[in-house]
Amino acid sequence: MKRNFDFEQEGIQVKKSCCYFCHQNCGVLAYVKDDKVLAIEGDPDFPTNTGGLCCRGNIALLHLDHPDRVNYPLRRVGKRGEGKWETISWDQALDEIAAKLGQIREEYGAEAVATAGGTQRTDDWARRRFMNLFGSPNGFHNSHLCWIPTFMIETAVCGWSPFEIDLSYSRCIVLWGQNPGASNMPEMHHLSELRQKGLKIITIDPRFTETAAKSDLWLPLRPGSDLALALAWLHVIIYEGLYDPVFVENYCEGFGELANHVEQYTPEWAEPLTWLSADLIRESARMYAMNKPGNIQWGVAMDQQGRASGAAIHARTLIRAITGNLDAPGSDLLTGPSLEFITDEEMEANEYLSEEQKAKQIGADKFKLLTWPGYSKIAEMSKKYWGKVPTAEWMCEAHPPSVFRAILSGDPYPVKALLVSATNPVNSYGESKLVLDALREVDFMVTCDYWMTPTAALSDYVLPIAGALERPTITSSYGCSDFLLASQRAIKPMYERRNDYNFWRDLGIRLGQKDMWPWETVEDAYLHKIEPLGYGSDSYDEFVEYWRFHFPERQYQKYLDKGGFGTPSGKIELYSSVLKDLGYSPLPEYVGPVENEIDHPELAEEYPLVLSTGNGFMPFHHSEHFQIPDVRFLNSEPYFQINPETAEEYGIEEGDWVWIETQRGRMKQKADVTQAVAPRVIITQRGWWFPERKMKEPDLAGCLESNTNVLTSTRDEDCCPLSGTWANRGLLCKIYKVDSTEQKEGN
Ligand SMILES: Nc1nc2c(c(=O)[nH]1)N[C@H]1C(S)=C(S)[C@@H](COP(=O)(O)OP(=O)(O)OC[C@H]3O[C@@H](n4cnc5c(=O)[nH]c(N)nc54)[C@H](O)[C@@H]3O)O[C@H]1N2
Ligand SMILES: Nc1nc2c(c(=O)[nH]1)N[C@H]1C(S)=C(S)[C@@H](COP(=O)(O)OP(=O)(O)OC[C@H]3O[C@@H](n4cnc5c(=O)[nH]c(N)nc54)[C@H](O)[C@@H]3O)O[C@H]1N2
Ligand code: SF4
Ligand SMILES: [Mo]
Repeated sequence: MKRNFDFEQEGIQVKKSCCYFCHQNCGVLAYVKDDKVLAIEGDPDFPTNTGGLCCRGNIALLHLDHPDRVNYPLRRVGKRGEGKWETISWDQALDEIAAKLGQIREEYGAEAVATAGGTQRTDDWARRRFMNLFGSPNGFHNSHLCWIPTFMIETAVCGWSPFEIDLSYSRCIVLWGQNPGASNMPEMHHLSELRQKGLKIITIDPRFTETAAKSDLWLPLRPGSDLALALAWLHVIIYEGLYDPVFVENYCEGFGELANHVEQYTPEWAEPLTWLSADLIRESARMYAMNKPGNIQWGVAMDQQGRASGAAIHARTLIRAITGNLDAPGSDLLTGPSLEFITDEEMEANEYLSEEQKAKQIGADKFKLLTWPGYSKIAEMSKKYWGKVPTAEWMCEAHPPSVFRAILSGDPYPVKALLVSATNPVNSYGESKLVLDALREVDFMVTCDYWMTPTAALSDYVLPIAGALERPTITSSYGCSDFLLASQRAIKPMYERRNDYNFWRDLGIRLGQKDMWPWETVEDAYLHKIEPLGYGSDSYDEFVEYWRFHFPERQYQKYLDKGGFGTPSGKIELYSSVLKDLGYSPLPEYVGPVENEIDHPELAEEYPLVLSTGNGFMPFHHSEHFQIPDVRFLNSEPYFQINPETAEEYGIEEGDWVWIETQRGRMKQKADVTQAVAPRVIITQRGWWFPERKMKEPDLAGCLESNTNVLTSTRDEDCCPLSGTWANRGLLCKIYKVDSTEQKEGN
């Protein structure tokens, strides 16, 4: 880009920063003078966004110094949730927090301290390091809802998760429960361009979305019925001979068992379960299998279907495998962990957590794949084949709903403290009322956030956190990709904000971990991570200045050189020995959606509509950005989608406030009456709370009022037996209009 302006002469530095308002992690150029950001724009040289920023990225300066930001460490003075705080120093806050955690460890054991995280936004390896050295196995995120079940099941079957998709030669892409048109704009942009060149797009989504509009085929399936569809695709691909016989013969194990298993799952069988015609099921399976090479892009919908999630993900993995769409040019690639830089896992100090403490991880007895039993097995396998292992943070976690229940019941043992960083569990975890009760009940809680969220409001301490412009960032797909993207700090943290890294480090040092935190700043830690790359930079900043990212050269079909895949048999295990050893079915068995009209006719009489509680929508990111009028005006109130036929049946008109109720409770949103969803389907928006209202008990800025997670289910029997994933999509609900008096009281 050519400019007729001499920045240097004007004393303006151009810093290579990023946006981290979602994990597209777009590159940003920040124009900085006297440690103040004057302006930002998308970095044209950054590989993902190539200069673009979405409406969230563009308001970074409003976020940076918004009057509602938490800027100083706060200690609660009133009753919990009363909204009374005093400002104290970081040293005092950390001393007091460390003393309290030490006392809890002494009295109840280290496992009585848990940590909660959200989606990848900060240096979570540092939190894991802290927890391992402290001795607690009870760190968790809502990773159970977001990619991690996919990663673990795919790794069990294929030896790694094929999450890197190679679109260079691809002829067909399946967007299965993914809507990049609202959730990943840089990708959607890319896909639209490729479609002009002939790429076929199949979208599987109960809603007609921004993405469906750009697709060759749209499959509006019943929410939660993805497993039935995936099994029927397997049937079509196998029984119409559309699989890749050479790949299957040479590189897969268990094809005979799989073929026998899916014989029963015909498109006709799937028709009433999925609400899709057998013809459309056949046509779509053929389109994917016959347009090779092809991709199945990860979408979060399958990770949120409770007990049916694991089998659905498993079946999707097998579709890719039998069509040979693995690790070949234009298909989904098995890149493995980076052998070139220090991975997040190597920063986590997992070896310091004793076997005795690992065995205490809450949920590990029930949901074995995302906890120590499954993770250890996968890590051992991965180490043998790749030489390194996946990140434990995310892949190996306590089961969140079980931890919230343990706080309330003391079963299996008391959980007394919760350290919350980069999440707002009241709005993003399942069964919000249960979560809220647990947060009200827990003895001691600390929250690190930018804002006074409903969760922060219930804390004993709230600590001010530095955002993307005030800190350096490295991202590498939850620490599991073979590439990394790096950004530098544009300015020093404003006010008394600090990085999450410094919170964990400084707390650790106070709890006897001094020798284990040699890197004083995040930049020091990052320099350590990138040093083996051999770019020869003296500082992290210099690396970003000159290099900015590291992408290794792609190597296709590594299994040819490596003598197979990273599974116990060295083959893609269509019949999975890893899942079998953990006590699960080696093949994906059909189970209906958590709540459905066929298995639960009585329930369906009371709750006759089919509910899905999630989808990303602009301009918000989960429960964030509702404070900022410059984006809020784009979508100022919560809306759910309902078909005109169903709306008419219930006397509901566009814009009416409506209660949506499940067995767990009710919440209200406004009606968007639209043909985008089928009759009987209700799709709600997620994340909603109202920062403009008082942040005080009992309302806490309306944190339950329009919060779709009031409706979701986290009962053990509704969770996926492999991963513990709870149920957000594929539930039953009823609806009724909010009467006008209620509406006045509510607002
Ligand atoms: N019903 C339903 N529930 C869902 C979903 C759904 O589709 N339906 N989606 C699920 C998915 S995919 C995900 S990923 C989760 C997301 O769940 P969360 O990650 O909990 O989502 P947010 O509500 O965005 O909360 C993030 C919080 O972290 C703060 N924050 C942002 N960056 C930082 C940082 O660097 N440091 C610190 N300390 N704080 C930071 C923000 O201000 C915000 O308060 O929600 C899940 N919940
Ligand atoms: N604007 C915006 N962008 C985001 C986020 C955000 O909150 N807002 N969050 C970020 C995060 S953490 C993530 S994980 C990604 C996720 O991004 P995506 O993978 O695109 O996931 P979602 O948008 O949650 O849901 C995708 C689609 O699933 C559909 N769906 C609902 N129920 C079902 C079902 O039962 N089956 C199928 N097949 N589809 C169903 C929804 O209608 C929706 O269009 O987005 C990221 N980007
Ligand atoms: S919020 Fe927008 S600009 Fe920021 S990283 Fe995500 S897509 Fe990029
Ligand atoms: Mo997510």
